[in-house]
Amino acid sequence: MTEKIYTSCTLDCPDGCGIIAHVEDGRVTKLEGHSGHEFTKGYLCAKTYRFPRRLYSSERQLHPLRRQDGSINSPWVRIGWDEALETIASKIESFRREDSPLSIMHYQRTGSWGATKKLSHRFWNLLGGVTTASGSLCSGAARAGQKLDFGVRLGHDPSDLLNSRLVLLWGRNPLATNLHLVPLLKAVREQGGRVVLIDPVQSESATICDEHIQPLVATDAAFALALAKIILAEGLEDRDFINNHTHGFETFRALLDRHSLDDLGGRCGIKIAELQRFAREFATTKPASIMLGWGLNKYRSSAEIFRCVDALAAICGQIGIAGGGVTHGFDTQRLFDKRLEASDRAQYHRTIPEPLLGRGLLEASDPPVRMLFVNGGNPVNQSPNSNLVAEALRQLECVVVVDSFLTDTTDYAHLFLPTTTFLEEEDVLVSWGHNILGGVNRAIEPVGESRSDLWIYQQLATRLGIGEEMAGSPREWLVRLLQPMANNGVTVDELMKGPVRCPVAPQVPFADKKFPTASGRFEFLTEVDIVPRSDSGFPLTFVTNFSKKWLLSQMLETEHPKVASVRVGPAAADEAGIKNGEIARLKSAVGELQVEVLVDPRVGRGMVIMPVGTWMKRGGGANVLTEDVISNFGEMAAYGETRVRLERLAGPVDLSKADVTPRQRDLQMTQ
Ligand SMILES: Nc1nc2c(c(=O)[nH]1)N[C@H]1C(S)=C(S)[C@@H](COP(=O)(O)OP(=O)(O)OC[C@H]3O[C@@H](n4cnc5c(=O)[nH]c(N)nc54)[C@H](O)[C@@H]3O)O[C@H]1N2
Ligand SMILES: Nc1nc2c(c(=O)[nH]1)N[C@H]1C(S)=C(S)[C@@H](COP(=O)(O)OP(=O)(O)OC[C@H]3O[C@@H](n4cnc5c(=O)[nH]c(N)nc54)[C@H](O)[C@@H]3O)O[C@H]1N2
Ligand SMILES: [Mo]
Repeated sequence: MTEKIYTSCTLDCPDGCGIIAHVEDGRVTKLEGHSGHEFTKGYLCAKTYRFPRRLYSSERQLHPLRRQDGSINSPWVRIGWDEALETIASKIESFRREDSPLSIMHYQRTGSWGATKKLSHRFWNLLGGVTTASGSLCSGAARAGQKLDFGVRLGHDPSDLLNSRLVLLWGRNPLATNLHLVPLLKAVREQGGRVVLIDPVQSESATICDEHIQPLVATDAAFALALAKIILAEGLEDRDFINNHTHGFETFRALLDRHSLDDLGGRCGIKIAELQRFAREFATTKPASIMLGWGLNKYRSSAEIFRCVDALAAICGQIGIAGGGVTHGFDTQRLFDKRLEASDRAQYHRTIPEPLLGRGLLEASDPPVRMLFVNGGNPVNQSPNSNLVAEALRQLECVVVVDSFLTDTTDYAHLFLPTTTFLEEEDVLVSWGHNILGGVNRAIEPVGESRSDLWIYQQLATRLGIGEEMAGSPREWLVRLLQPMANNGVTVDELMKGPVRCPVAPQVPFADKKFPTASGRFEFLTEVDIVPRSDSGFPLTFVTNFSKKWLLSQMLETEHPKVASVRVGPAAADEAGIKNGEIARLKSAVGELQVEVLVDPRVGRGMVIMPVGTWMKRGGGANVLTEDVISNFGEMAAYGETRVRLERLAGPVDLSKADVTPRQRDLQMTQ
C-alpha cells in the first residue's frame, strides 16, 4: 500500500516546494507536488522530482568514517557512531581545555533551510562559544544594501506580481533558478503587462520576457543611475513620495549630477535613446515591480548597486504599493525565537568572514584555528579561491564534516558523519522566496546509519556535559523555535498538516510608508563606484551563475558534466583565437582550469560565464578561479571581481578523456 506523506523541500532554493512523498514498504517511490501549496501549486522542479535518486544513491555515505591512519591522504574506513562521537567529543574537549575554545571553528551554511538546523548555534554557544563565520556567500550585499534603504530586506509576496503592469527581472534567471515564478510572469503578460530582462547574458529567462536589455557586465549602477537621471531631467519623478517618504534626496541628486548621461550610457553600453525610452516606461507605468537577482550580488559594490536600483524605484514612487517594490529575498527566519540560539552563553567570540575563509584560517592567530566542524556546506567548492581554502584546511589538525556525500570539502576531513535528508527528518521550512511555511514530516526512517544534525549535536552535547540543555524531540524544539508564529495563531501541529501562509508576512511591504531606518523614511545612497574592475593581463570578467540542471554543488557523478564548460561571446573567443568546442585554459590571478569553450552569441562582451557547483575532483570547480574579495557592505563574497583570460593550449588535447558528445554540448548550452 502506498502511504502519502506531506513534506517540504528544505534545499537552498527560493521555491521551497510543498511535496507529497509516496512511500511503499518504508521506501520513497515517488515525489509529487502538494496541490494545496499556494506558490508551488502541485508540481516540483526536475531536481526535486529526481531527489529519490540522491536519497538512495550508491554515492551516498551511510556510515561514520575516519581516515585509516589519521592523515587525510589515507583511505576512509567505516567506524561506529560511538567511536565517531567519542573521538569528536574528546577532540572538542581537548582543544577547549588545552588551548582555547577559539581554536575550534564552526562553519555552517544553508544546505537545509529546516528550522532545527539553527540549533547547532545553540550547541556551540552553550559550550561557551567558538570561532564562527560571519558574512555571506549568498545574499550579504543585498541584505546590507536594502537594510540601509528600507531598514529591512522584505520582498513582496510573489502573488502580488499579478498586480504589476511591468516587471523587471534584474540579474535574475527564474526559468533556471525559481521555476514557480514563471507562471506568475506569464500571467502578468497575459493580463497585458510587460516583463523585461536586464542581464548581460541572454539567459533562459529571455524566452519568457517581452524584451531583453543587455548592459555590459557589472555596470548596473551606471545603468540605474542613467535611468534615474533621465527621469529627474524629464520631471517624471513622484514628488509626493520623494517629499514625504524619503531621506537624502538632494544628496542623491548631487550624486547624479557628478556623472554625465553620456558617461553613464557609455559605461553600461546602452544607447541614450534606449535609456530614455526605458526610463519613461518605468516612470510612467505604475505599478512596476523589480525582481532583483543574485547576478547583481557578485561585485565589490553590490550593496551600492542594489541601492541604486532601490533609489530608481523610490524616485518613481514604486515603493509600498501593490504590484510595485524591489524584491530580492525574504528574511523570514528572523522571526524564529532567536533566544534559543543562546548567544548570551558565548563568552568567546571570533569570526572569520565567509568570503575570506582560506586567508582567515591561515592568518588566525592567538589562538590559531586547529579544528573545523562543518555542517550543511561545501566550503572548499563554494567559497572564493578554493585552492586557498583547501590549503588552509590541509593545515588543520582535525576537520569534521557532516554531509551525505564525499564532497570536495570532505577530501580535507579527518572524520565524516553521515546525515539524513529532509525525507528522513521532522522539521519546518521557512522559505526565502515566498511566504508559505512548510511542514517537513519524516517520510521514512533514516537510510543506513545516517542521522540528523540535531541528533548528532545532541549526542555530542551529552558527551560534553550540556546534554540536558540540548535535549528534546524535533517536535519539541520546533514548538519552541516557532513560538512567535504560534503567538500569531499558527501552531506547529497545523504546519505539519499542510502549507500555511506566514501570519506576519506582508503582502505589500512598507504599505504604510513606515521604514525601520534611522530617519523612518526610505534612505537614498550617497556614493557608489561605477567603474568595474579592470586588469590588462586578464581582460574578461568571470561571471558564475546557477545551472538549471543541478543545485549548487549537489550533483551525482552521473549528472556531472564530463568536461567543465564555459561560454563566451564571439568577440572574446576571436580575441583569444579560440573556436567553438575547443578545450582551452582559463586563468585568473589565483588559479586555472582546463575548460571546453562554447562560443555563444547570447553572452555579452567582456565576460566569460561558468555555472557554479561542478566538482574540483571531477575537473570542475568555478571557485578554483575566483578571487577572495569582499563587498564594501555586508561581507559578501564578490566572486565577480575575478578577472580571467582564455589561453589556447599548446599541444593537442586528448579528447578521449574529455568525451564530450554533441548531445552533452547542447545540454551545456543551456547552462
Ligand atoms: N537550478 C538551480 N536553482 C537554484 C540554484 C541552483 O544552484 N540551481 N541556486 C539557488 C540559490 S542558492 C540562489 S542564491 C538563487 C540565485 O538565482 P539567480 O538570481 O537567478 O542566480 P544567478 O544565476 O547567479 O544570476 C542570475 C543572472 O544574473 C546575471 N548576471 C551576472 N552578472 C550580472 C550583472 O553584472 N548584471 C546583471 N544585470 N546581471 C548579471 C547572470 O547572467 C544570470 O543570468 O538560485 C537558487 N536556485
Ligand atoms: N563562484 C561562485 N560561487 C558561489 C556563488 C556564486 O554566485 N559564484 N554563489 C553562492 C551561493 S548563492 C550559495 S547559496 C553558496 C552555497 O554554498 P553551500 O551552502 O556550501 O552549497 P552546497 O554546495 O549546496 O553545499 C551544501 C552541502 O550541504 C549538504 N547538506 C544538505 N542538507 C544538509 C543537512 O540537512 N545537513 C547537513 N549537515 N548537510 C546538508 C549537501 O549535501 C551539500 O554538500 O555558494 C556560493 N558559491
Ligand atoms: Mo544562494
